[in-house]
Amino acid sequence: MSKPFVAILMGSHSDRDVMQHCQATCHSLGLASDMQVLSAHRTPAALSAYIKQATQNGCFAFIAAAGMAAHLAGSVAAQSTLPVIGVPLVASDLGGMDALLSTVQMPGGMPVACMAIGKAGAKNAAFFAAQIYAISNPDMRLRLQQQREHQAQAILKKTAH
Ligand code: RP5
Repeated sequence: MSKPFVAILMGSHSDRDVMQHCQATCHSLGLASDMQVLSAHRTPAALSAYIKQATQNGCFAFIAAAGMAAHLAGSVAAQSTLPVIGVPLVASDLGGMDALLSTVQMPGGMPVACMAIGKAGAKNAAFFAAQIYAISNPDMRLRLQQQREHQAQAILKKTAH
């Protein structure tokens, strides 16, 4: 990939159903993305190789989604100074609280921007990445404004009926 893109990483193939909402949101905004299954625990060497390769190829931010003892976002943050957006997922009887705390409680000097648990977090990760991209891209800023207007109109239209 040569144009700027956001890397969407998830810890397991079992995370795909939720994270497809992240990819779809990127697509709806015209934000290029590359989605990969890579685990902090199960494929650490492949994760490190991907971070290096993606950074060289135009990645401007990482989205990292995982459930249970969710160390993926923290592991990416430890290996890159690009922004890392974490998405905690439901994958155990703890309902995502395990992943939320694992993702959000980063030590000082090693930030992860943690979204909500599950589908809302998956979508918001894409919007947040688009907002980062929009800092230097006026077209994306306009698309984000239009998305907000469409969202508001859709709600008001339903309210009127
Ligand atoms: C995490 O463990 C993954 O992100 C997934 O949410 C969870 C369970 O993984 P599987 O056992 O379904 O592969 O690392």
